[in-house]
Amino acid sequence: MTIQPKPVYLDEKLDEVRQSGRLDYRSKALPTWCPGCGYFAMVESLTAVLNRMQLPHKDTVIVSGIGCASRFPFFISTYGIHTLHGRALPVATGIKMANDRLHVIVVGGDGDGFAIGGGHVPHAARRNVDITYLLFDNGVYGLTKGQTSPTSVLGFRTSTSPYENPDRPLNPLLMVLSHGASWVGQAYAGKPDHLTEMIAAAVAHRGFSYLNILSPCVTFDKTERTYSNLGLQVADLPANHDSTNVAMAMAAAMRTDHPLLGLYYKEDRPTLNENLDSLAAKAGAGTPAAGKKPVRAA
Ligand SMILES: Cc1ncc(C[n+]2csc(CCOP(=O)(O)OP(=O)(O)O)c2C)c(N)n1
Ligand code: SF4
Repeated sequence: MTIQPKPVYLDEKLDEVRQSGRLDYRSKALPTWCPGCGYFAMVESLTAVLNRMQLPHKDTVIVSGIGCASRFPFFISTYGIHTLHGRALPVATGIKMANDRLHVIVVGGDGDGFAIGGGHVPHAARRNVDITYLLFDNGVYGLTKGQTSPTSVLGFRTSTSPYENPDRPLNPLLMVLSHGASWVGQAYAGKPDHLTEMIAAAVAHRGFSYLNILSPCVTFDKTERTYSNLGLQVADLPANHDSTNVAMAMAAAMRTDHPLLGLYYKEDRPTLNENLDSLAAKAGAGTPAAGKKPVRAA
């Protein structure tokens, strides 16, 4: 029996994507990631969100450090800065302090964010810098060919840990919650519709929003954070989860055997810029940033 290949309606698919408007937010550069890398879903979701919220290109900045994830600014047609390894958060904080109108979105990997850059996370969180941090958590150093990262699981064998990783992983959600992040959520690259909704909510939040995105590195992790493992492990946060209760959010963050997806925690409190404006007013300098607040479209 001859098996007929299934038709691929590529032109129709392309038309659908063109009509969606999100290509307006894609640059001409094409991603060079390995086929199947979770980061492809992130580009699609982020451009869909930028298009949905109609964030002006000139008022949007994507900031990255170094790693496979940090190539993002090249693929998005807003402003963007590819900074130094681990230094995206301080650069983003400076950008936001200089111009509160800007929508600042930081992207990066778990090594960039929690190894070399780990000292910056607590301060962005506790000061409530009004930026969104999309952390692509693949549990490995992808760009440098597969060393363990701070979120690698115990026992993970890589090219540089052939006798198994002896280090206990840190828990990014618990860390940002304990340092006072005002919006904390988790998504999975294998569930792109949910990922898009979570990115939209994170970007719409006024204050430091942290989205942990579980994302397979298909080249350097064939055993742990794979699509087949994650697909079986992830679950939604329970319906009775109270996202105003930080203790409940921390308890949910401890469920590392079955990572829970959704909004863990949200609170409204003054941002770094608002606090600085208040200080300036107290010191008699007026409110320098008044009238410069960004308009949230979602
Ligand atoms: C100061 C400095 N130290 C080390 C490196 C080497 N380096 C580049 S990317 C990287 C880790 C990348 O892993 P991760 O942040 O998890 O991103 P991924 O590649 O997995 O997206 C390292 C150690 C560097 N570029 N600069
Ligand atoms: S090495 Fe891993 S993280 Fe980097 S592009 Fe390839 S699959 Fe993605």
